[in-house]
Amino acid sequence: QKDYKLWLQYNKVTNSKILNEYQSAIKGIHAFGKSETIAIANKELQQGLSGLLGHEINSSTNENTTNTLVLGTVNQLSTVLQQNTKKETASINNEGFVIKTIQSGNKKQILITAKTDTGVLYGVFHFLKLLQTNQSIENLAITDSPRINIRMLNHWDNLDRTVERGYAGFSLWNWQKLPEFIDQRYIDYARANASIGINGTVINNVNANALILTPQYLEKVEALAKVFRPYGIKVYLTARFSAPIEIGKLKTADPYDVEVQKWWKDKAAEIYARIPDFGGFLVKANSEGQPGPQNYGRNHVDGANMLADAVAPFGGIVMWRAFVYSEHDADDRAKQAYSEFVPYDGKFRDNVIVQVKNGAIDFQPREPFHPMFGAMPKTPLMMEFQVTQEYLGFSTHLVYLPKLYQEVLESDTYSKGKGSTVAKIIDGSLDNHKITGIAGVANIGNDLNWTGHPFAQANWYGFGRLAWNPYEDSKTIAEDWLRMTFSNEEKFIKPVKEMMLESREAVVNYMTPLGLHHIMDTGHHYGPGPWVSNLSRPEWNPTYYHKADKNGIGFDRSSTGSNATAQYAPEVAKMFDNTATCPEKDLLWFHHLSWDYKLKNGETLWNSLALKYQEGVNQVAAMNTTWNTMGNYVDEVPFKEVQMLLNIQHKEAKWWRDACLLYFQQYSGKELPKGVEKPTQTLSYFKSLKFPFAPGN
Ligand code: BDP
Repeated sequence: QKDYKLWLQYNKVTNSKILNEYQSAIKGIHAFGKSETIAIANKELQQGLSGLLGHEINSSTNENTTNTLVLGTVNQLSTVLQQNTKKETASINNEGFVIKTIQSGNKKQILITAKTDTGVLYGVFHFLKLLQTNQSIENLAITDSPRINIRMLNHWDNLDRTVERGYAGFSLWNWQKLPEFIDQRYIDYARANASIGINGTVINNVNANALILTPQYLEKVEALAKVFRPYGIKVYLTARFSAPIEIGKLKTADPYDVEVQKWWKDKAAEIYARIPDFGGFLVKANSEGQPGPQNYGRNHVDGANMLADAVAPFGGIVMWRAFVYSEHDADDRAKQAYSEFVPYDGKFRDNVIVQVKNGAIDFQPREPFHPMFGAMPKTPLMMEFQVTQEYLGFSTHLVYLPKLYQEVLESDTYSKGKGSTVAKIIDGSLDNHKITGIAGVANIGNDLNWTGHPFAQANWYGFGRLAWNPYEDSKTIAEDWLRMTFSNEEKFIKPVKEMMLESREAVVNYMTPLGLHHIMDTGHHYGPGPWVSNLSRPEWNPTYYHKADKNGIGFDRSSTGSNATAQYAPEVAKMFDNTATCPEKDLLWFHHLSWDYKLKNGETLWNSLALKYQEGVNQVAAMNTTWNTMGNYVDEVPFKEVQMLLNIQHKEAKWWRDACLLYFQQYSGKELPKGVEKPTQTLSYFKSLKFPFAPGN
């Protein structure tokens, strides 16, 4: 099946002028160096070029022949080539690459070089992308380096192969057959990740099982690490804080206990003996029932530093998650992570990085950036985005997430004055951090097309691209992805790109417009559930988040309410705090406003809300119309799949609109404005819907 190949289709170039240019510029390949990674890079070039150019390319051409593609690390190159690229190679980092056209006399060659083998591999994928997207390779002078060191996927995969919040089948990792049986998929997975520069993977769930740290499983992890290594990908594991008790037979997991400290040190040594380049641990502690240092009266710093000391001798790191909210202090869940973590700024070991979700609640269709970004200058913070669509229609809805990521990365924290964007915090440039990182909660499973929805591949792809360069425009990424995956025809690219770019705003509109959030149905988070109010913890209930009543709707997080706005830098706090300056897209996130409150367009809040829900439905209808005319550019299977999925999305967008508007109407007591379709079902019908086997829960 074609869509298994992701964005690495390598279809023959259809534009004959461009094809001629490529064919005459590339007659052979010469690779310097013999490492496994260079062999992979060489093979990728052969495979890619034979597809794109329509014929095989000799992969052992003499290095001096004209029109040869030359690749290798700088120190393997001939002296002439080294001299020729001195300036460029001096400007790249260890994972960066140089692609340069070198002309001497009648000889013309394209050189792909880097400081490391992995850099060469990245350069090769970049070069192939140029061809896949039909760009000129006439006079190349490209230098590129990743801006963030750790660019990783977080798999929420359980050892029984279910995937928490996974909507694309079961886990890729076949634990039962590992270590002996290496599924081809592990290799294809590594290759796809390398093609977008992803260099780390946490292979198990943050809600961790300690068994992964036993020899029986470490042997399997070692086998995966061996597959991933030549692709430049390091393996990381989640560490269950109570593992010393569960698998170590100790009485406690108290980080102050010397036996516990020793247990983790020994465990780290055991892991590194098997996997010398093991990346380190990711930890979810004292959150949603997971054990942690607070169980022993200790704090996050105590816990993180103990683990950091265990892995430090081997160059490992600890990624300590900031996704915490406690039962006892639920006045505003949005404030809790900041309150718990900011006092510890500067107290973590050098090899600890705190992993923060993009927003303060939980991967909503839209959230203002997390106030921790900018508030802990002495601590490296890494970004956690969700690629899997837990709150965004699972793998049923087409939502192009790089738009969301870009919005967050571009947000200005003002932590060091104007221009202190989130991107500058996580790439370390603002506060001068050495370790920098970004994680995406993977949307990958064993579905034939990896991600369930064919367009969800774009979210994996786009996450990788933004991890490499958090300043890149999501438009460019969408266009590249479309060209590489489907077609270079302008008549296809233009409308479909627009559809992708609009899809994120569409989902916000039909699910949670104007700053609403967390009104999804309970547990599985599938479909609307704004009425849910019976869960044991207040902040698990949608009613807690929208606070709709006769007087209005929205969560007052301004200085007259929970004062969460004060967690931002003064400039930002002021902007959010005042209804006149608060962006309307975030209005109900920060303010509780009357149904008659007038928005900038002169409409009342009630009317605007209703019109936004309708707009979302209309946007999905337009996506359907666009896609229906694209049959000529896309293979039959993905074409039909997307068509069916868009139909479901349209139906579900209406479901969201009707259920939410009927529910809120009970409080507003107002008619639906003109232009908003009348619901065809009653509120009690929507409330009665149950989804006992919704996936991913
Ligand atoms: C929430 C998910 C839950 C995760 C949790 C987390 O609902 O399944 O375990 O985040 O990130 O979004 O730890």
